[in-house]
Amino acid sequence: MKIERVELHRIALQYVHPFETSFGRERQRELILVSVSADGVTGWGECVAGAGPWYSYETVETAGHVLQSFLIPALLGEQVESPADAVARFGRVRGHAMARACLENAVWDLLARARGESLAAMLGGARERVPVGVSVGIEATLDELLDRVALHVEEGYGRVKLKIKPVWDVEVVRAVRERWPDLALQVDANSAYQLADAAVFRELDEFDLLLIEQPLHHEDIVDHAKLQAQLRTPVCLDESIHSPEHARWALDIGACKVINIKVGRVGGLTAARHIHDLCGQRGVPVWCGGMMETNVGRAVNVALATLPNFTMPGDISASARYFDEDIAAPDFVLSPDSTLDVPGGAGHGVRVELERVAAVRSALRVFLA
Ligand code: OSB
Ligand code: MG
Repeated sequence: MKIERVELHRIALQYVHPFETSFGRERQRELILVSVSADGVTGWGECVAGAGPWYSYETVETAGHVLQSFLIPALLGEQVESPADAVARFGRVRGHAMARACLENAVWDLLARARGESLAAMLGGARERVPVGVSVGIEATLDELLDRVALHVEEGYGRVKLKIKPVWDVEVVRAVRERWPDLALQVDANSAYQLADAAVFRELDEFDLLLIEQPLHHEDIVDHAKLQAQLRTPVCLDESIHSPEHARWALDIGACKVINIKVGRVGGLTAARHIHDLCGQRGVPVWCGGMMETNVGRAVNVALATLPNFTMPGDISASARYFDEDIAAPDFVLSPDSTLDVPGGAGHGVRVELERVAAVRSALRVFLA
């Protein structure tokens, strides 16, 4: 297929509830949606870069720049028959994984739709539903946090992740663990600690957590290996893993026992599947992370999580946990067994509603071959 048209839609959606992590509190999701068209078929991708360079150095603006100046020109007018053709075209771009990922993912969706195949099937996944959990942000008080967790447990989430930071850690986890002794529980520090804080993690080691996510520096693997050696609880890396190479280096030195795979952070579905395969060969479980996506990004995450080594619940919550009204339909709904159904049909399985996109859009750029 010859890529004839690419569009960038800059949009913003209000969260149903503000989301606070160790790097700050946000009330809305600003993001770029990208569409790629060929032969009368259109595929969609979502860029997970945020408004500011907090989780990653990438932002909505840097992603827009790299897409417009380098990635879209490399793809427009080109013949693309497989995702590998798109990946090869982006090979010269270093970093900017989120910008690369959204365009590659749009190409996967385009090709899957053109073939009349689901994205999950095209990736090689077999599951019809995927186990999921919910990521609970930092709240102003412990009572408010306990209310949020109670709400999600009542909704049917069987696995909860708590965001932690210094002073919002051991006491918070103890309180949640006391009230829900059997809940599958994990924590995410988003790099808020140093190796000198290891005593905090030795205390957390007593609460039967599934894992401790990214406790130390956002580029580190060496200190994480030293910390993992002191803990029973598996360390899970998120921010530190940007490619299959980073995953291999981390596993080679024992920096973690689990990896959180985020399609945007690793630069697209091809790299995400490589990391999945590598971890599978080494007996290391993976799970699918989330970036507070719309239904477009969520559909990609659900498809990825159908691969066999995604054995832990993903941060892929129901649509209602994020926005009142999404830009794509149908919504993902939580089943009583804490799973989401994998959509049938061609492509990633959701339909972008153009009127809704236009209503929340601040800019549109169209590129023609
Ligand atoms: O560290 O996993 C993270 C959201 C934005 C940035 C980083 C992270 C998160 C989450 C949200 O934890 C998970 C979700 O999308 O539900
Ligand atoms: Mg994380």
